[in-house]
Amino acid sequence: MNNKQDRSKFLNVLDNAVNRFADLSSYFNKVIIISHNDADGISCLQLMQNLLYRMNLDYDYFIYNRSVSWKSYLEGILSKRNTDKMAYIFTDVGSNLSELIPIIEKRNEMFFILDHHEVETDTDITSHPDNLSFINPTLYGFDGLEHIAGATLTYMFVKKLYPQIIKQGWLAIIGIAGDSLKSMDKLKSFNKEIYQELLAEEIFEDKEGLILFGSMHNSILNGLKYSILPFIPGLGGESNVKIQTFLNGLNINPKKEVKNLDPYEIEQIQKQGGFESYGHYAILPQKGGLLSFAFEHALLLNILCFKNISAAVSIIQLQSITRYAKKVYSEYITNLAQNLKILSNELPRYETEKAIFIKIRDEIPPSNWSDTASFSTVNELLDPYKILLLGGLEKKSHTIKLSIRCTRKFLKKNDYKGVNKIISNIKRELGGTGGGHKLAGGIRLSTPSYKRLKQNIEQYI
Ligand SMILES: [Mn+2]
Repeated sequence: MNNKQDRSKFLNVLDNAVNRFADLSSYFNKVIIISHNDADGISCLQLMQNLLYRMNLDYDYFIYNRSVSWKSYLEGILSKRNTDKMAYIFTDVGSNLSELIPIIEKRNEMFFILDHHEVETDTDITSHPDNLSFINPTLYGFDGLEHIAGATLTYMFVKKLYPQIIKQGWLAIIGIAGDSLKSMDKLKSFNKEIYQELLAEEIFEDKEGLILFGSMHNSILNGLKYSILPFIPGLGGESNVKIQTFLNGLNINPKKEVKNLDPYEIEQIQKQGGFESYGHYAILPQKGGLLSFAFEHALLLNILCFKNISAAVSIIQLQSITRYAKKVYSEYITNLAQNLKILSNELPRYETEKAIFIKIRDEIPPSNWSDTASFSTVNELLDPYKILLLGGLEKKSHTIKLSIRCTRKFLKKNDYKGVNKIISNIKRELGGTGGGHKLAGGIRLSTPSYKRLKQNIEQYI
């Protein structure tokens, strides 16, 4: 990320790409959208489909989950005809320029990349191939998590060509809620501006109250038990009896819905529960139940993207949740709350000056290691100035699989050298496979390498 913000330069690049797309659109006979497999990516996809439909363009879409290289992924998608009458639009993905530019250079199609992930490149990115329009606000000093979600960027692009997209602006709200992991009063920059613009148009409702993300649609009993943002130590993942006793002591009906708590009850819960979590959240009034809560809707999409991608793509268009999705959601949130409780209470850890190792045996299943690591970091359940390495022996591969996470506080203290940098240092000395971004990543190591890493972790940070 560039440190100095240059809003007009970014908006100028966006305008140029919009104009280029508009000028060429009547010439295209097909457009392919490629989007990311998360809530933000699915929201981008819907926004873009709306535009292409309005423009009478024939389109198709694919979802990219980053498990394979762009080269092998695109081999199955790029058409043999290689004609300039086609365009590819990437949303919420596509900033791996050192992989993508060599591919794009050899093609005749037009490529539009709208992404907010940090750019990975070893080459000079001021000179792109002629058939690429690359729009990425992180090049102009904006933070892809705090300032602009993928869906915010896509919404801005679409709105310039199709102003009535504002009616579908709730899609951008889902993307923002899914990526920012914060209450809506903490939004900044473009995210905040789009949020306010859509609020003024009454596209959604903004409410304030107790924030128990993951369970805003629930009773206060389930809210405290299954909240994952914040996870509340002492109540999260605990027994019903324990939480009921807590609420009875405050004279609050455990069945009262989180959204109906009055200010005095909210104050009491926070004071006696030993946590602070008050803020704004977004409601989508045209949807019912869980889907009417933007954060929970986004979380459901994120979960479904891993379990069943076609269910994710279809549920964003529904007004009420399916039985299947409801079951997947409640299993996920129950396990995560339970795992965060186990992590904060029971697991032995090995700490050095800058790192925390948590070795899991059978306490948490391997498929949940990654999310448990992420949410323990987001909630700062462990020392936020240390990097977390959580994992254990993966039986099928006979390797040690580690999820590595750090906070923004850690980055600030360590010269912005994050997880991806540490992983490449480890790979250089100890081998293994893996990768990641500044805040999150993973690596697989042999057992001897893991032992050496544990002994000398400071030298890799
Ligand atoms: Mn995103």
